[in-house]
Amino acid sequence: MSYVYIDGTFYEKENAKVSVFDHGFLYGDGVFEGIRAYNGMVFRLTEHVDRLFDSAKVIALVPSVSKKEMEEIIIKTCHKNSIRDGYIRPIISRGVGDLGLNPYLCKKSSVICIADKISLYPKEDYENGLKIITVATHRNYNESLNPRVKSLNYLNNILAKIEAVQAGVKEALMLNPLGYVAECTGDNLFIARKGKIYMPSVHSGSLDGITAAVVAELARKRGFEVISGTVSRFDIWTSDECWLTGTAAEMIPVISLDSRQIGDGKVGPIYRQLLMDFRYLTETTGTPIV
Ligand code: PXG
Repeated sequence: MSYVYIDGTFYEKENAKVSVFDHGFLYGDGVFEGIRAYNGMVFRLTEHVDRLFDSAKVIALVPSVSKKEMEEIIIKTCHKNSIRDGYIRPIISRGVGDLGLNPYLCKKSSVICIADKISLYPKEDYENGLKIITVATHRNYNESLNPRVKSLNYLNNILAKIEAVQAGVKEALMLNPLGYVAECTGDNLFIARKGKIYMPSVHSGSLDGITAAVVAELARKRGFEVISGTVSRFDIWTSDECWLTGTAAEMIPVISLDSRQIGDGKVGPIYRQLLMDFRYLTETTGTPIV
């Protein structure tokens, strides 16, 4: 049996329901996180809750719980579902309102937490690497809906995903309105060239990825220079290695972009090294589920 936390109560999965008048449903008006548990511990819990509350703040959504309470809710939901390895989805929606945009007419935000299994890319994709393409759908302008907000409205990314799937590949590279690289639909991007590592900065139109921050830190510990800045498709096409990072995918290699082979077309040594470091970290650190 699986249980979902909704505003202070655990409901069996089948009975975990929210109102159709919740603005999260009506307008995608809310924020969420995707968190992993490994080996009985929640990985980077504080960072995820901080980002959740930052997203909420930017959309002027006042959570009905504190950060500390949110952390407790997440741990409790894992515990209730006997999660050791799994995927956790906390959500804060604007709450029930009427049929009109005005969020100030929603009386109280709603807090939800789901903890379940995770669906992953197949093992072959980690061994052989992904072939990806650039899609026509750009990441939103920072001034419209800042991509750093992890909002319940993922249509920008879903449209890009549709383009990728229609073209027969699994992931899409999204550019920002200036034509520089932002990120993929649910993952951040890294490249390596001549022993240095590059990633698009958070101002490039990407989510401030928690996995990306961890991987950058691991790379620096290994002595690599990691440069966060402007990345173009040219940079990716001519790189030695490329990989994506995200809570769901962890680290996944990319071997071609837009039919241009990256490096020698094989999964590279820097990726392999950092993946080992990452796996060790996820298995040995985190907030215990007790
Ligand atoms: N960019 C976007 C747009 C994302 O949604 C990332 C980058 C990677 O960020 P983190 O902090 O996870 O390293 C994300 C995260 C899912 C799923 O259900 C998606 C994410 C995380 C967990 C699950 O597809 N995306």
